[in-house]
Amino acid sequence: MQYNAQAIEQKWRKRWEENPINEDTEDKKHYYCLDMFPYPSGNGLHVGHWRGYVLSDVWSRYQILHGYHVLHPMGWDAFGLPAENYAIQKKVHPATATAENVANFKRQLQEISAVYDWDKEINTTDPNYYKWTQWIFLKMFENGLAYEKEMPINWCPSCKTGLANEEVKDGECDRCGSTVTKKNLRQWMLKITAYAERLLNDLEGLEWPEKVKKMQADWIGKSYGAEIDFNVEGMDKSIKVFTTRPDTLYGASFMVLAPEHADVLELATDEQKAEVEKYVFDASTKSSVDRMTDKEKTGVFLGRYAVNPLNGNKLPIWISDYVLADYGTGAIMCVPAHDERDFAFAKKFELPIIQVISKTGEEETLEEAYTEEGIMINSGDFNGMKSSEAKVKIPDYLESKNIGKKTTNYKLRDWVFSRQRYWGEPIPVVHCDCCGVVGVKEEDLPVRLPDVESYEPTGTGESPLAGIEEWVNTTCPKCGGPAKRETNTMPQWAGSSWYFLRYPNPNNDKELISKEDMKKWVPVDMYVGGIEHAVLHLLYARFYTKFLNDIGVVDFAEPFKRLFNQGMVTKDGAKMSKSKGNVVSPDELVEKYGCDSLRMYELFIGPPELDSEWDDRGIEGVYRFLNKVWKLVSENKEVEATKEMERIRHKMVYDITLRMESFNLNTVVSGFMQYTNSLVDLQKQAGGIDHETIKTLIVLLAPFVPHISEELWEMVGETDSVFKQSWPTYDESKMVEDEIEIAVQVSGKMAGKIKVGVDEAEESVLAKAHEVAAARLEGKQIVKEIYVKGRIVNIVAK
Ligand code: ANZ
Ligand code: ZN
Repeated sequence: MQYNAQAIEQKWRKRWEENPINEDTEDKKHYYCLDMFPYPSGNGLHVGHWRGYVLSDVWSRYQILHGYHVLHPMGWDAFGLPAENYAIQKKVHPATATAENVANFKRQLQEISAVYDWDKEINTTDPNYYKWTQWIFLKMFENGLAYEKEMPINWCPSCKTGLANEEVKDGECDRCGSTVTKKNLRQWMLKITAYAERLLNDLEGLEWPEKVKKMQADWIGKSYGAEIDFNVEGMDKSIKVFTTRPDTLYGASFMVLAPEHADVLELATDEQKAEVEKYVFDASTKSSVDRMTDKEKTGVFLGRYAVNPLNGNKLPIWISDYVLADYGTGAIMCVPAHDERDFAFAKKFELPIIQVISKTGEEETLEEAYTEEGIMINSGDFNGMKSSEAKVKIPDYLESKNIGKKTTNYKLRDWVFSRQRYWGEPIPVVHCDCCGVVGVKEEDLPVRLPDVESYEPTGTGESPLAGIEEWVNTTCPKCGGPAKRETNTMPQWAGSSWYFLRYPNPNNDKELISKEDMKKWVPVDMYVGGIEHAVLHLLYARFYTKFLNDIGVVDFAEPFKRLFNQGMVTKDGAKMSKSKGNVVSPDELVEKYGCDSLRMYELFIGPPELDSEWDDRGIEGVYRFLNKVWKLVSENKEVEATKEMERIRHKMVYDITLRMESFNLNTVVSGFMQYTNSLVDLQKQAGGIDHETIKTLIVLLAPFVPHISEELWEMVGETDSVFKQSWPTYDESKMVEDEIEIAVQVSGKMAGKIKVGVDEAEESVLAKAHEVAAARLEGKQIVKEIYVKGRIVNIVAK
């Protein structure tokens, strides 16, 4: 009988539908294995997407075999710009396009045969879902964590919307690649900074890749330093700076303020005012990334001086766009001898360079900024001290004199949370002339997205919703007077920041999650997804969870206990993507080789955490392997287990289990291949394989290739599903090979005896032989070595 993948797969998909393999029973433990849910684009899935989904499914099935009831849900992150842009182009409602895409994604995902809980499916654009996205916003608003602010924000001129810092990569819009500019707009902000310290500290307890934890820590960007006040000469005024290098204070030779600093115009002298105003205007049109990275320094002198509080030096005050308004205090003391940017600025504008730290303790001519630690010089009472010591002593001194204080600073900014677009959750507040901003009443949620004629962004900074008067005009929940609805919508991240809490009870209309489901399922045990979400989604989800913890919705502070980032699938060296035209669709491969082969190849392709190159021939190899397994089992004549069969069985369980536990899934597959080969050899030698060993192989294979495993399981006479079995166990004492004693000869003469395993590798046998023959071999050169397996070692030496 031939292996017929298509027939088998159809048969078992139907069986599983009738008899689910992942069911809750009283005695079962619970395990939550979550995929990052997809954005249902119009492009469909390619084999690159499959990698993560197969991986999490193998893991889920592995947990099922460990006796868990596994929650393995799937849903759709369906709000956002692509659907809206598509709607504008094709003149179809985003909801219509989304529904079509979801149907196609779902069909494709069903081909993976993952054990998804389709009855728990969620969709972020479903009003019953976004009711709770809005509810969380209301709670944040009530708790002072959502607030309005007029501020210059990142603006994508092509998407015509504001963007969060996290959505700007190298100065470009993360979605469309256009250069991001600044625009002054009224924004809704979320105070994620209130959680900076906890977001940083709690990283420690997470079983996440170190790389991701580091990316989050860097993004939060905590730095220790000091705030120091500099008096302005001839004015009753001081300027506060933030520095991480208080040890360099004696080397400050000028100051620079951000062009947006509140005191700039007041400080500028009359002669300088016109030039200053022009510079301030020019800077406002530049993106912050350009400002940080522009090689050529620019700036204008304000005409005024500050005084170094330690040595009384006069420091000219400048403005320059390399100083950012929203970091630290927006003003810096400049130490060109020890900071590269200050060095470049000093060279350009011929400002003094004072060295205060040196390697040797001697002053040198500096060709560039010296940024290392060293010995203090030109620093009054601190001379001769190590700079690391001065870093502590100088702030202490400043505090004692009341001219500065030690502080910490975070790079993390509050989250710009409003979008001027249609296809998102309406922000559930109204603006009332009498009462100001008022939250919508909880019982009036959800605030439904109304139908509009045109989705086109207005470009004025107002969302298309602003044009729908009957929707915008409403009454104030507080005073009943006329009020207008907020017309901004939420960013795409809103729905995905808490979705993992909704899966256990997607239809619960009383609460976001019931206490019972919360206790049973969350936090998530294993989260699988791409590393591209290291700072965006994963940071937001942690923030939301901490907030929901604070208001008592959940009783934990971290959403994802364990995280696994799968590598990308590449082809011809490039990431697989529709835009690169190098996409391999799973549909044809499933048709040709079956789902099991594709599943197994997805994991065989390389270490799961690394990027791996796709090769169509590789799946052919896996397909041949499954045929070999099929032949091994279907043509087997059961025999009594020999010692060697037992040994192989225990060794196989041991190897596969260890590799599973350490997530080396590609080596699990090569292990299957290696052990199947051994079993095929044994089958030839012994005329067959014992029942237990064959059954064990099938159970081990089941998470990877569920259909063929079920079929073979049935073939060997079992009536229950293979997934009702327990993951096999091993006995280490049964894994040792039988040993025999063999002779070692040197040039035909007996040199001693050694003990070797029957199947011990030649290399290791020869090493043992060298040991016993060491005396005989001394001073000689080995010409040739022969190992006759299981019998004798002969070393020819002269
Ligand atoms: C004096 C100094 C001397 C500095 C020296 C550095 C080296 P991180 O580590 O990123 O926190 N700085 C402070 N506020 C700034 C702003 N708004 N825009 C641009 N630069 C700013 O960096 C802190 C350092 O960056 C501060 O320490 C300050 O320069 C600069 F040898 O002060 B330093
Ligand atoms: Zn009112």
